[in-house]
Amino acid sequence: MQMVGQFEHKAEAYIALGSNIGDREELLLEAIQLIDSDPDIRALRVSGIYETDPVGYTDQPAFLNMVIAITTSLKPLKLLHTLLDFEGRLGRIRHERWGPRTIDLDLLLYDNVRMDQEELTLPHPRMMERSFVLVPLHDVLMNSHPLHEGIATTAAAALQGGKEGIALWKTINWRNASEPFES
Ligand code: GSY
Repeated sequence: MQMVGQFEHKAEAYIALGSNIGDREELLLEAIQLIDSDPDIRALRVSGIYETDPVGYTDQPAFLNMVIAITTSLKPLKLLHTLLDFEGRLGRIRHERWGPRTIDLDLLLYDNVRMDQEELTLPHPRMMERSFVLVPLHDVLMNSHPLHEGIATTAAAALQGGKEGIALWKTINWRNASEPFES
């Protein structure tokens, strides 16, 4: 835990969620609940849920994708390991790299941190090419974020005309859908 003076530093980070096997919506909601139940993580904002055509290996079911903004006292690698643990707890077994999955939790951004390590690259190295990430990310990204303008332009273009196979599937009021929220 990083302390600045007497205050604990909390980073703002963005996590992409995706599912294309089983009860996709339930898995996304369970993932958010699990993330928020960690004492060192708090879910701040939740994007719409988008149904998206598979990209890369296309012979697989459509995905539900979304992005959440969190605040956390965990350092980037610890946060990554925590997310991998949550994937396992939600039944994710890593078979094929690009194949179907019950749940995928990808760390996209962590404050303005740039890092390139074997385990983790930040910002996420493929996020700017993935409309299924940029469209929901735009829903929750702070206007003041340095990448906001570029992401807004790409996300708007991707949604126009529905050519990229991304459609808003549902919006949720996550706090209402989960446990009572005490502020
Ligand atoms: O890490 C991304 C998993 N994935 C997805 C996804 O989440 N959504 C869509 N639409 N296509 C994808 N291809 C892969 S791999």
